[in-house]
Amino acid sequence: MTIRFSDAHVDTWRKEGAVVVPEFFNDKEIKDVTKDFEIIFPGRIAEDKALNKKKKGEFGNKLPLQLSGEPMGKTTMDQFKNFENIPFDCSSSLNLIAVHPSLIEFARSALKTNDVRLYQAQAWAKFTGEADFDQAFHCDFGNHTLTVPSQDECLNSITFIIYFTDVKEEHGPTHYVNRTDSNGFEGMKRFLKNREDVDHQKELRRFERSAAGPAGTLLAYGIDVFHRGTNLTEPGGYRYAMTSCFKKAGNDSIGYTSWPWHFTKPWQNIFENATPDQLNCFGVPMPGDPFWNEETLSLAQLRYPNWNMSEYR
Ligand SMILES: O=C(O)CCC(=O)C(=O)O
Ligand SMILES: [Fe+2]
Repeated sequence: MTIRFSDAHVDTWRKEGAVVVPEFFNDKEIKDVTKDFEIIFPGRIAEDKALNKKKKGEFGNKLPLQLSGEPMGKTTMDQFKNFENIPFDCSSSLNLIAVHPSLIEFARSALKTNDVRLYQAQAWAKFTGEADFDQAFHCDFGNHTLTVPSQDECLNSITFIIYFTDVKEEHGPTHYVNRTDSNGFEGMKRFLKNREDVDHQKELRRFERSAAGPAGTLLAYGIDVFHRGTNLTEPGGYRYAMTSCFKKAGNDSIGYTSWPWHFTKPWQNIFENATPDQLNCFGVPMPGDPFWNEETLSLAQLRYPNWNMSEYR
């Protein structure tokens, strides 16, 4: 396996909570995944003009918050119109990209364990004019844990956002703030006290970095890191991205997706193409695990008739 990241990337993630790795995925992977995006989000309905709800004052009856003249963005449901959980009705390329061996390796190294679980994986297409994608700075811990982030990053998790199209500023790259910058002004306390603290948002803006990069770029960040989605302004522009979140196995304080809850989805696309290591990320016991005996092997084979179970027997 070719190494796609360095110790320095993992060290930066550990220290700053975020790191961008350009060219993590190669041209063939990008091409195949892009083809799958066109299948699950057909039609590429991008407009010539960006939608700017902030200017139009369309954020309900509450006035949008002013940020040095420019109103502040907001997370809204219409940003998630083309947002889908795995498994997908398409090839194994998109179905398995969230558990690519190099992502698993990155997660293992970051979380300092061999035993990792995938707990979120979504394909997300954004199109110019479909929504105003500008968000305010926020941390993701709100829907990844019921409490607050641990001070030990290994007890939290690692989120990857991967771009499969070229993402320049006009294609809505994720913006983020390094932990050492946001810690300086007690960011987490202020965020918990008031999510819409304009002064806090202004301070975060001073340290804002962009994850913009060519197709294949990976952004890795933590649930305690301030970041925000930005708007797509390129006429006819679009951004294809995949999210992939890992936690240490057995960490019950972190969660988001319960895979069996999505049982009506085409799991055979994953079972028929994944390695035991990849399936283990979804909680499928590894070959040799006491779970596997004659009975469970034959019943599992009935559930997934085309799953090659030779390594489990
Ligand atoms: O799409 C992005 O770039 C980031 C979106 C985000 O941070 C969120 O919706 O929580
Ligand atoms: Fe977020």
